[in-house]
Amino acid sequence: MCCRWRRSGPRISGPRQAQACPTHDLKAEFVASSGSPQSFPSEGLPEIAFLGRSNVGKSSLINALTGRKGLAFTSSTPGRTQTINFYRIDGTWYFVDLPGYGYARAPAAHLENWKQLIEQYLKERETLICCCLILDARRGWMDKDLDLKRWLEHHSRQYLVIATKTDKMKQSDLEHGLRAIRKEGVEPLPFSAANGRGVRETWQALTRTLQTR
Ligand SMILES: Nc1nc2c(ncn2[C@@H]2O[C@H](COP(=O)(O)OP(=O)(O)OP(=O)(O)O)[C@@H](O)[C@H]2O)c(=O)[nH]1
Ligand SMILES: [Mg+2]
Repeated sequence: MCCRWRRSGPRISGPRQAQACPTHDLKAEFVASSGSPQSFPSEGLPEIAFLGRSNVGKSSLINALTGRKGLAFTSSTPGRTQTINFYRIDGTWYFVDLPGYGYARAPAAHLENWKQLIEQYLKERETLICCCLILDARRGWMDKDLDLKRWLEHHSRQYLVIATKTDKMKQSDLEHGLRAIRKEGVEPLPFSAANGRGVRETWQALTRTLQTR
């Protein structure tokens, strides 16, 4: 089963809305930076992983969701996140920041290591309950994103698609971009780490995922 959003999307209003966007009193803490499965946390808490091309904005998205600017390390230099980073959220679950793919200038040996590490995590991690596949709203699906999407489906991994950096687009271009993303059968969640668009909706989707496990 997939946690891709249906076209209509959930509609939550009133107090439940505030509940689904808990950044104000959220406890978010860095726990581990792992280069191999031996150093993954062993608590067994459910995990949400953030995946996407290098520099797409995964770490910024984690910071926006938690309301902590410096929690995950961000950089305009691609390939900055090179290990799997675990953040414990409210003592209830983990956000997992994965190294980005598609960074052609990294040494071949590094690329192979990252690929193995990511694949091993996605394939074997029993506590992984949902993947957030992050796209640049301006670029939409690129070949490696589609490869990952198919891989997740083949391995029956739940995922939702987030289209980030929407602040960099005119509304008309954004609508066009979102339509193109929908052609692959998913409802993308528009997001911006710069202005907070989509933070609430992403929390709603993640909260539902945790509740319906
Ligand atoms: N305008 C704008 N810039 C963003 C947004 N999200 C990320 N950025 C910028 O994009 C660059 C990359 O962001 P990161 O969050 O480090 O990207 P990443 O996917 O974690 O990158 P790697 O760890 O290298 O794979 C940084 O300069 C961010 O400030 C966004 O929503 N809007
Ligand atoms: Mg990063």
